[in-house]
Amino acid sequence: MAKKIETLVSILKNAPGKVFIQTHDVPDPDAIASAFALRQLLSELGVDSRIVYDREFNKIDSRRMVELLGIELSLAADVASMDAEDWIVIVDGQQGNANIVDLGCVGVAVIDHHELRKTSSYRFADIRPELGSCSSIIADYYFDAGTTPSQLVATGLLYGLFVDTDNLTRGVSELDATMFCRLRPLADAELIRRLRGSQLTRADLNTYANAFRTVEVYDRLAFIRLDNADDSLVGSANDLILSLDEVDASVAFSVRDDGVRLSVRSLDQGIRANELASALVEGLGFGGGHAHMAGGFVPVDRLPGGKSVDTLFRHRAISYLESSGY
Ligand SMILES: [Mn+2]
Repeated sequence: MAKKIETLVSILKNAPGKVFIQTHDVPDPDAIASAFALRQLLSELGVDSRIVYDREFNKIDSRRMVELLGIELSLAADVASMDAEDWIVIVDGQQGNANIVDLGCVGVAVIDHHELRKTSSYRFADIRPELGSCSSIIADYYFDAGTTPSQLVATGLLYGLFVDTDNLTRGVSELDATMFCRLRPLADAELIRRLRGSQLTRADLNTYANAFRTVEVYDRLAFIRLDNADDSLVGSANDLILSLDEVDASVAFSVRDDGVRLSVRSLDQGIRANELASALVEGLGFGGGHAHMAGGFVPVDRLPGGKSVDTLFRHRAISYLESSGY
């Protein structure tokens, strides 16, 4: 059986135009590392590509990662030469997700660790929802191909793996653990420490300080509201709320001009974060993810009038838990 990366390379060699690697819209360290490592590996195997994403990301560790590892990635809007016949490889997400914009090219391949969406057809799909990070899949491609990732690539993948698995404590599979062991001696430990030391800025702290005053806990379910926080900041604020002793599941939402971004976390077997996220956005927007972590988005024009966002999501979350017999 051909190795997965060989299959992907043989498909991409027939691309009629350019090849782009697309991350989700506000790329996090796992998406950035996966795209960076895949681009390097494809280039070693004779396929040129560029990394694109749709929206500016603000979370400081993602920005530092791009800077310190020398990662080239472009806002799709800045890439003048994207054409309809160009091919796209999506990493750490799938077409039809709330956080993957349609760039108008051909979505030819997908590499992801989220649950399969049946809506799209790809020539190449490697979707492994049982994995804690997409970085583990790309690391697996390197070792499977008998190629050693460079120190920068290994460092990026290891950091992506850390972030998505909350330092190897969330959704860790056998392959994640194996990839951790194989990447660790190749990575730059000092760089990882520097990235760990760049989690927040003082401006983020200010956003958090305001948001923490809004925290409410019902039973063991917490809610936090942020104002104008980007996707990754909403997720990391939610991780902090989940770390509270009194909390087993949490919903964070950020109210922005374009709509409301939601993040859902659960430590409780009885509450699946992806189902709770779907219930929160049902009929209004998009949501999904894993049992432990999920997200969603409701565009501003779909928000029902006459009801505050705070009331809307509290009401929906509590009704969902009641109806699921929790
Ligand atoms: Mn990921």
